[in-house]
Amino acid sequence: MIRRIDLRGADRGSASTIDYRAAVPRAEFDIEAATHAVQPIIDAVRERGAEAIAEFSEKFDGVRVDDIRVPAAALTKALDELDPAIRAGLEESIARLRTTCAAELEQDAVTDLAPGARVTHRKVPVGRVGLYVPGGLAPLVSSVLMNVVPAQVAGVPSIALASPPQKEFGGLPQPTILAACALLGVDEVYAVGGAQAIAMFAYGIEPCERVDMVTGPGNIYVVTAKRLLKGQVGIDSEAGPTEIAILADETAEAAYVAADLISQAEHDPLAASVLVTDSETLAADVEAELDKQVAATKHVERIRTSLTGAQSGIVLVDDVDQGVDVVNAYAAEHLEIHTADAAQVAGRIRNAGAIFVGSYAPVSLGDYCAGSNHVLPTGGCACHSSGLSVRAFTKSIHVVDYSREGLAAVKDHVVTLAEAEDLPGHGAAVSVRFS
Ligand code: HSO
Ligand code: ZN
Repeated sequence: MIRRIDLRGADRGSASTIDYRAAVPRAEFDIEAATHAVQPIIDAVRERGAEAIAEFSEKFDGVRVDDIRVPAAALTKALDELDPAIRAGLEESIARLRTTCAAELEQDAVTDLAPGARVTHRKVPVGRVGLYVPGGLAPLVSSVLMNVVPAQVAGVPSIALASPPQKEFGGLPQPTILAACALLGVDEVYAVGGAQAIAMFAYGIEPCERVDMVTGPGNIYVVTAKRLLKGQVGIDSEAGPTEIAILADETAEAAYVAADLISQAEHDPLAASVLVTDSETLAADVEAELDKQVAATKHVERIRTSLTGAQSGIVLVDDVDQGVDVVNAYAAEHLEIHTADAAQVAGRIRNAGAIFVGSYAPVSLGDYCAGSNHVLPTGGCACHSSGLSVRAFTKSIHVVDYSREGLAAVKDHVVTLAEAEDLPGHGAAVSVRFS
């Protein structure tokens, strides 16, 4: 069912990363096409505020919401009614995330360059963040934790969350999402979905104050709204369909490899599952396992579509070295390594959203409970971007603290460089202090 791509015997001398990138095509994610649907929503929310939001909720979510702010009592109730096993899972996940996030906190970098010449790189949390959480059939409650915990550990003082109103819950968002908010101490929650929620955050529509940054996953309309509002508001990276790449040799367990490929294919018909291996035997065993395991899964159709799509495949390579080049070029959101010396191979990976080392670190561990973040760069963006972390919610400011003595030591250089740029006024601003 899954196609094979044979890169064996490629001329390695001339094979550039570009060649390898093209070998595994990515799913189309056409944001431009959604723009004409999303821009009018953004404009309407900016111009007509709450009234427009109410109309869009009625139109897209099929429910009239008069007060978009979720009452505190609804949050408490959702937590009280939460299945204790789910609560325990969320608590474990939160605890692990908090621990890793605390370790990520960066100190201010203070540098004394000369007497009276100090530069500090001061770390400051973003002031107010709006988190969007999609609703729908399977609301990803784990994504609430992945966004909120790093923001809280970074010290973001104000966090608001928006999620679509659900008709079956009387116009409130999904109860598990509300319960997670209660568990995390997030009490500012809005029953607003889609592009209208992003516009509400970006412009500040009563009763929601404007935010500095919007994060969180969403469908193509939400992603498009974030792109259109970027600049007006800060955004996290755009999350496209999920991807898993697995680099494996003959020592890998085919049943595990297949199960992990299936796990991410389960998200989306456009999800990508890619196995890169130098073992024909493993490739054949994984194919057999896929046939067996896919038939037994719940979301068979979605998984079949994803695995048989052009974005998925088994890539055959000559050896693990070539495999490393291929996965570095592909820059997967998630990369699993199932090779004899997985840790050593992991050390040679430069491009991946997250790396999962060995047979006992499946991506689904990272999706929920590893202590790592599951909001990761997709679509090859891992070659320049990082997953969500404390750093994403932190900005930094250079604080320049020079005395007269400190300035005197470099004043002539400033004047010379200013003259070289034909900006004598810049030089004069220094000289005036010494004349
Ligand atoms: N694998 C998804 C995250 C997720 N999985 C949430 C399950 N729930 C993108 O990293
Ligand atoms: Zn997942």
